Amino acid sequence: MYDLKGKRIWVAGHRGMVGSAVVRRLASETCTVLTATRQEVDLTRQADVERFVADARPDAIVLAAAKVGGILANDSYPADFLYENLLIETSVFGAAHANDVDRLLFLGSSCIYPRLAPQPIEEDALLTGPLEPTNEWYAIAKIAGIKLAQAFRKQHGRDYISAMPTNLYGPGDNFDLNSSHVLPALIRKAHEAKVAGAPTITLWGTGTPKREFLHADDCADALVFLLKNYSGASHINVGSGEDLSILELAQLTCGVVGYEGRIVHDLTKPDGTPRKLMSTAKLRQMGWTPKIELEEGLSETYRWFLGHHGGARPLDITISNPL
Ligand code: GFB
Repeated sequence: MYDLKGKRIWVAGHRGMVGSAVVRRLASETCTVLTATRQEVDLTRQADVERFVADARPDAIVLAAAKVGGILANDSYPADFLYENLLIETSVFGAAHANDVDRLLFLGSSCIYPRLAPQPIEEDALLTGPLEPTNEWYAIAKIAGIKLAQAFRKQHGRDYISAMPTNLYGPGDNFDLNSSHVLPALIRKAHEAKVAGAPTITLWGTGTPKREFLHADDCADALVFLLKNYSGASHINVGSGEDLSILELAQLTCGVVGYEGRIVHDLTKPDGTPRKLMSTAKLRQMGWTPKIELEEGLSETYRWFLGHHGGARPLDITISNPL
């Protein structure tokens, strides 16, 4: 439907885990990929973004930039997650419309759905119940992004679409224990315990919540698929279709890392949503399926971690208050 041949595509957030995967995936298309560093364009400033879009003249935008983080970061910095994400979204949507960019792909998150939504969660479960309190601030910002895409479509006829990825992981993930998501945290904890010969690693919460994981390269492939093949007001779920408990994930990670100690629990930390397996029926019916199995993706991500000292890296976009 949307031919990328000869198109100029701006990937906003190209240094983040997902944005960099989208740039890698677009390398196999005959399009020109545009990027801008944080020093060149502050995405929270409308005037900066408008100037950049006016100069760079993209035909399409993939909005992969966001203030992101795991459960503790979301719970600890509600203002940052709500305010900065709203600023990024309004700046980029506004600049796209002002400069007649007719195609934009917005990235949301599975946390937009009600905490107790029926599983697997279908797209129309949006706004049918209360959100999970640990990340409602981020979720509200992401819901606003979906609504911006729909509003520009309804009022101005813009072909703006939204994808809702599940919990993502992969090379370039954030391994900082205070701000990361669970999967990179477990890789780091298991590795450091193995190296130190520590008898235990600590899991936050009960380990009973279930999560669905998708490799960032699979996600990027799905996003390019949607950019080429999908036009419509409804957001589209992007997931692997399978979930497992956090304890099972910890056991799998320990196996991949080669750590044989015990897993203990820190029950002062929150569990968050009990389960958020998304229905990916719509995307599968369009013809897209994921390729990277969780264990294979975990091993690859562990190798990446080892190659990068296992050190922490900043959030995808850190603006005023690094976590
Ligand atoms: O990945 P995570 O931080 O975020 O946590 P969410 C998932 C589950 O893993 C929670 C548990 O039940 C955590 O308590 N967990 C166990 C750990 N050990 C750890 C650990 O060492 N670190 C972390 N981070 N978790 C996020 C949202 O929710 O998911 C965002 O906060 C976003 O808004 C993202 O939507 C995809 O899956 O709970």
